[in-house]
Amino acid sequence: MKHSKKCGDSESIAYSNFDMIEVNDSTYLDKADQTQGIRAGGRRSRLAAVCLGLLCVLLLITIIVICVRSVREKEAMDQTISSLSENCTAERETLLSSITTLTEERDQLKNSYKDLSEEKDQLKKSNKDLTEERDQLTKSNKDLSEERDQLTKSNKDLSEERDQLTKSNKDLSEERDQLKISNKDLTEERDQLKNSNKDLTEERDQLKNSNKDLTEERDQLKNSNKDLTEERDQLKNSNKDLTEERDQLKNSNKDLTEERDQLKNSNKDLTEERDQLKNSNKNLTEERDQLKNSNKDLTEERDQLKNSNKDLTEERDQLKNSNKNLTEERDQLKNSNKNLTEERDQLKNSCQNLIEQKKKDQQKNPIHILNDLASWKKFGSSHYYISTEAKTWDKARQNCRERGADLVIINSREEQEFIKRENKYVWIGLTDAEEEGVWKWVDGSPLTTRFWNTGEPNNYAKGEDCAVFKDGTSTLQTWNDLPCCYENLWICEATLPSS
Ligand code: MAN
Ligand code: CA
Repeated sequence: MKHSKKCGDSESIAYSNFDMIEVNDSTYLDKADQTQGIRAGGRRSRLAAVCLGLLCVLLLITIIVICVRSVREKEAMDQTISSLSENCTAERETLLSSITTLTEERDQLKNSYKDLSEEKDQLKKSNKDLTEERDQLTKSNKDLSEERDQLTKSNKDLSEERDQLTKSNKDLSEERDQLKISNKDLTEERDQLKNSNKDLTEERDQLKNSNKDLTEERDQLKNSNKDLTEERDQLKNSNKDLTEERDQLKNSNKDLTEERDQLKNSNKDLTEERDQLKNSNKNLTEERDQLKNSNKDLTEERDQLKNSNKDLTEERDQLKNSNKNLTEERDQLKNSNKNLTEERDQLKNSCQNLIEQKKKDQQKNPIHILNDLASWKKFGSSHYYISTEAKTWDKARQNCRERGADLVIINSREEQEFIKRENKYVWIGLTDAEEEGVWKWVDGSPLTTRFWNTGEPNNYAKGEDCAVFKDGTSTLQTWNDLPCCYENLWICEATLPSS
């Protein structure tokens, strides 16, 4: 059985007469203990009720506090929400206006995008045209370079040909000079044989004329040689300029290639592309103009080189012709030289025969020898004859030999002093006609005792092969070399056979 209890009436609880009190559903206490338990339970119930009441009060207070707080928070929240709402309205308006602005901007950007696209297409087109033009120019540039190389090569060949011609020209000139020298010798010999051979004089005149013609031709050749040298120098310079221009073109070509690569790579941004394309467009236009100009210059230079090539070819042909003419003339001169030499030898032989014949005749005529000896001067073991007329060295010697003597041979200081005392300007028997610089006496003996005047022998003008004894010198050094064709007195020496 269950008993409920009321608050505040624990003292007046009355118990029934039951012996057992049910403590809970299953437990029953004895009635003796029951009184004690009931008293303790009533205290606990009251304590619990008090606690419960306190808890209720606390709960109530808490609920009230919470309600007050929530009311306040709600008010604050309302304020915040209203301010937020205001901010949101302002923000919405701002956003609306920015949307309008952005829409306008988008439209403008769309328009500019369209314009830029069109511009890009145009630039691409012009870029393509310029690239094609540049390729054409590069091709023509390459062709011109090849043409220039061919011209340079033909130029070099022509220069080599010209050098060969110049060399053969030089050889011919040397041959002509040699011929001149032999010509001169022949002229001298012809002078010596002048009286006995009139025909040789005429031939000498002819040789003089041909000599004059050769000199003129040599001068013309010298002039043409000089002109060729100048032209060669000009060609060298133009060649050097062309090489430099080719290098510049190569560099500009390289720059163009690099710019083209940059253009290919710079297609990302339209604006940048436009600027770059504009710049490259400008550069390409300038370069195209430069290439056009250089093309024009190269074409002009090529024409000039062609002209100079043509001129050089003509000059080469002229030189070949003059070379051929000179060769023919040289051969003619050689032939005439050979003929003259043969004639001279024949004349020499006949002359020698005459002299020997006369000598034999004189030796057979003692009266003549005695008369002749009367005008001779004796010194030592020799007799000396000084002429009274002037002759060339050869004729003087011939005269001595006709007298059974020869031109004087001076082989001692005493003999030199003896002749100096005569104080005459006379030929002596000393010559280097056989070999220049090797002086020999007429008997073939070499020169040992010398009495050359100061600075002699000097072979003046390369034509002095005979020795003369000068008069009026203050020292004993009296000899000088002179051209043998000069006419002087002479002195013969005869050594009579010892008896
Ligand atoms: C000067 C000098 C000589 C030369 C004669 C020629 O006297 O030079 O050596 O032989 O001229 O006339
Ligand atoms: Ca001299």
